[in-house]
Order: sequence, then C-alpha cells, then structure tokens
Amino acid sequence: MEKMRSLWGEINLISSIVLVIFLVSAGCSEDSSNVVTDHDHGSHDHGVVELKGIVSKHTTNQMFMLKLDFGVKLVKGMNSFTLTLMNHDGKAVSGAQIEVIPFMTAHNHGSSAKPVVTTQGGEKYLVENVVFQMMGEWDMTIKVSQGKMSDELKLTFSIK
Ligand SMILES: [Cu+2]
Repeated sequence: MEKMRSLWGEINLISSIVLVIFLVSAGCSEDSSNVVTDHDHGSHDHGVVELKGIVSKHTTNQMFMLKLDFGVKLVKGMNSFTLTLMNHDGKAVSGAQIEVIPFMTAHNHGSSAKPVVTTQGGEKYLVENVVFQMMGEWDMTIKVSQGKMSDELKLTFSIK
C-alpha cells in the first residue's frame, strides 16, 4: 500500500513537470516559430517595417537630429539616401563625420559593401553604396560626430 502511494506520488510529480514544460513551451511558441532554421529571409520579418520616405529621428543620446530621405524605399541590393543633420534644437550641423554601418544581426554579418558618405554642402549629406545583399531583417547604425560630440542612431527594418 505504501509502495502504491509513493508510485502515485511519482506519477503526479512527473505529470506536473510535463504540464510545466508544456505551459513554458506554449508561452514561447510565438518566439520559437521565428527561429530561423532555413534561409527563407523574406518570411520572418517579425513585423519590422520597411524604410521608406522621410524619417526624422534623434540619435540615442539626443545630441543630433537626423532627417533621412529613403525615397521610395530601401531595397535588396544597392541603395543611396540623403541625410540632413541638425543638433538637438534643430540647427544645421555641417562638417560632421558620418559613418553608416549595415548589419544583419540574425545572421551575424555585415554588408558586402562599404557605404560612402559625402557632404553636399551645409547640413546635407549623401550616403551611397549602401548594399543589403539579402532579404530579411537588417540594422543600420549611423554614427555621427562633430567636434567633441558623438552619438549614433540605430535603425532596424525589413528588406524584401
Ligand atoms: Cu543574412
């Protein structure tokens, strides 16, 4: 009888563990479905939007304000876009050093090309040779420095 009871207790324990595992995996099902097992880059953009038109954003530490004009949209392959640089208060910033770094975090690789930034006079800059060699979710870090100030903006978006 004592043996029966301890066996029953064991079964209860096992079924509790199974239930817990089930609940945990059910809670994660949304994430686990996003795990990239193949290389179908287009189908798992996690609701991240494409970059298109004019986007205005402050850098992480609020030092600069960037107005980016992506035109129709950023696409797979070669891209260029314009950047208008302002300080926090919206005043034009010229003569800044700007570096653009595309990166595909999910695959741990960068771009096959190096973006080239040229000044167009005053606060206007042109960013060319921005290559996204595959579809999927990309990041792009824009590093800005001028004088003693340096800050950056990281954008995350989908390339289809
Ligand atoms: Cu990739």
